[in-house]
Amino acid sequence: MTTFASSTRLVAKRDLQNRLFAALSAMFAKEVPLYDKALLVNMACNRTVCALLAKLHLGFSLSDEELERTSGERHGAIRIGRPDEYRWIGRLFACFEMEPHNFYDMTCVGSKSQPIIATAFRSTLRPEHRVFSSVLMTDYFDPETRARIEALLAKRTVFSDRAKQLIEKSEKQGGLEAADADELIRECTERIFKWTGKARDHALYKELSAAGFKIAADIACFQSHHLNHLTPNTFCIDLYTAAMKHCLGEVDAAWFRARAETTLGRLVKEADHDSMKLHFKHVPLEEIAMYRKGSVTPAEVAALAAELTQTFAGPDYALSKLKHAGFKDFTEGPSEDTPVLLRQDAYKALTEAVQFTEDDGSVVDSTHTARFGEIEERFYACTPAGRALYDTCLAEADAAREKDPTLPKRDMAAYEALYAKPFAPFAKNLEGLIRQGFVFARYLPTEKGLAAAKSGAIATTDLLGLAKQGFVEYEGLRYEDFLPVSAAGIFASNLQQYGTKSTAAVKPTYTQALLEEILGKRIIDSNVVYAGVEAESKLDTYGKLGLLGRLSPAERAELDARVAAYRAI
Ligand code: OOG
Ligand code: NI
Repeated sequence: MTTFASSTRLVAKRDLQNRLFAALSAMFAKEVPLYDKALLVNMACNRTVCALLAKLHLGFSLSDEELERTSGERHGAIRIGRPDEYRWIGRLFACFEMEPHNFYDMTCVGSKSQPIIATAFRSTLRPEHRVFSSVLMTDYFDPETRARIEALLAKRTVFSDRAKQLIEKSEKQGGLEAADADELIRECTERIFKWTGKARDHALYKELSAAGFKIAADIACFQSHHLNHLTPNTFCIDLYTAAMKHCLGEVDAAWFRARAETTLGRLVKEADHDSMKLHFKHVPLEEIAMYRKGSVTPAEVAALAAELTQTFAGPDYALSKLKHAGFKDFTEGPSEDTPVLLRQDAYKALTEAVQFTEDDGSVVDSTHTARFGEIEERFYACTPAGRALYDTCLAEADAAREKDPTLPKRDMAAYEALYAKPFAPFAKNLEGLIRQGFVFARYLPTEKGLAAAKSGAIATTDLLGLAKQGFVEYEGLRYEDFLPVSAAGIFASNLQQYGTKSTAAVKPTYTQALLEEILGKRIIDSNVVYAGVEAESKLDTYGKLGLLGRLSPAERAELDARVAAYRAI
C-alpha cells in the first residue's frame, strides 16, 4: 500500500509534458506577439472547420476544452551548442516522457548543408508534441573559428544547479512531485528555453554570419537554447495560410472569402471518417463510427466563409499592425489532395533586437533574424516505399514550381494543379494508400467481427475486405516526425541563408552512433515503431478473429519479425 501511495505522489510524465508545452506556448506568446495572434487566427479557422464537420458528420462536436486540447499540439525547434548541454537536454526531455527518435544529419543535404546533427524528442506512442533538437558540430570549422566558438560556448551556463538536481531527482524516483515539476517547468520557461535578447561577441557573430554560418552565430553567441519556433497543428492548413495572408494585409477580404470557400468546399469532399480519425486523435474510434452522414450545401459553405471573413475584420486580427516580414508564398510538403506526412507553411523570420555585451563591458545594440512562425497539418505516416515515392514526387513538383516561382501569387488554382500533378501516383484516400502499401495503419476487430468469428463466417484475411464487411476497424497512423529535406529548407529560409561547406581541412562524417554517444542513450528508429504498431495490431486482430492459421508462413514470419524489432526498443 505504501508503494501505491508513494508512486501516486508523482505526476504522470505525460501530463507534465502537456503542461510543459502549454507553458512554453505561453512563454513564446509573450516573446513573440505575432505568434500569439497567429494562434487566435488558427483557433478561428479551426472553429469554422469544426462547424462544417458538425454538419457533415452528424454526431460530431468538439467542446471548447477539446478544441483547446487538440489545438495545443506543438512541435518546436532548438539548437544546442555543446555536447554536455545536449546530454542534459536529453535527460531533461526524458522527465517529460520524450525520447530521441531518428537521426538527422544536416551536414550532408547538398547545398543546404548546415554544421549540425539532430534528433527529435517525443513520446514513442501517440505523441502530441515533438522537438527538433540539433547540436553544433564545431569540427566542421577551421581550427581558429572552432576555437573561438568553443571558447565562447564554454562561458555559458544554460542549466542551473537546481535544474540539474531536479532532473537527477526525477531519474532516481521515476518522476517528480507536483511542486518539483512546477519548478522544473519554470526552469524551462525562465531560463533554458527563454529568449533573452542578450548576446556576446559581436565580431564573431558578424564573421560567422558573413561566412554563411548564421546558424552557428544563432547558437554560439546566445545565452540560452531559445526556441527557434513553436509550431501549432491546424485542422486545415490552406484555410489558415489564406487567413494569415489576409490578416497580415497581403490579400484582401474578397480574395480570402473566395479562397475560404474553395478550401472548405474541398473538406466537404475529403473529410471522410478516416480523415476525422486522423485529425481528432482523442476521439474514440467507436464514436467516429457512429457519425451519421450529413450534408453541406454550397450556400452553407459560402455562409461559413463569409462569417469567418467577418470575424477577421475585428480588431483582434489586425496582424498587419504588428512588426512582421510577410508570409511564405507556398506550402511545403505534398500537394493538397495527397494526405501523407506533413504540410507546413510559415510567416517569415522576424527581426528582433539583440544587445551584445563584450568582454570589456561595452554594449552593442544590434538585431537578429532567425525566429519564424511555422504551422503544420499532420497526415498519414509513410512506409519506406511510400516515402521513397514521396521524395521522387516532391523533387519533380519542386522543379515544376521553380520554373515559374511567382505562379502561386499570380494564380493559386493554376499553381495547385501544377503542383498536384507529380503526386498523381499516390491514392487520395486512406484505403487506397494502404492498398498501395504506402502508409501504416492500426487494425482492431469489431464486435460484429468477433461474433462472425465465433460462427465461422469469416472467409478472408484481407483486412480491408474485412473492414468493408464491418468485421474490422482501422485507423491510419499519423506522421509524428520531421522531414530532413524540408528542415533543410526551413533552416535556409529562416536564416535567409543557404547552407555552407565545411571549412575544416577534411569534412568530418557524422553518425547516429556519435549522437548516441553524446546523448548517452539509444536513438529510436520511428519506422520500427510505426511498422511494429501496425504488425502488432494485425497479429492481434487475426488472433481474435481466429485467422492466424490462415496466414502463410512468410506473412506470419514478417509480422513476428516486425513486432520483435519493435519490442526490442
Ligand atoms: C529546425 C528545423 C526543423 C521542421 O519543421 O522541419 C523543423 C530548426 O530550424 O532548428 O522544425
Ligand atoms: Ni519546424
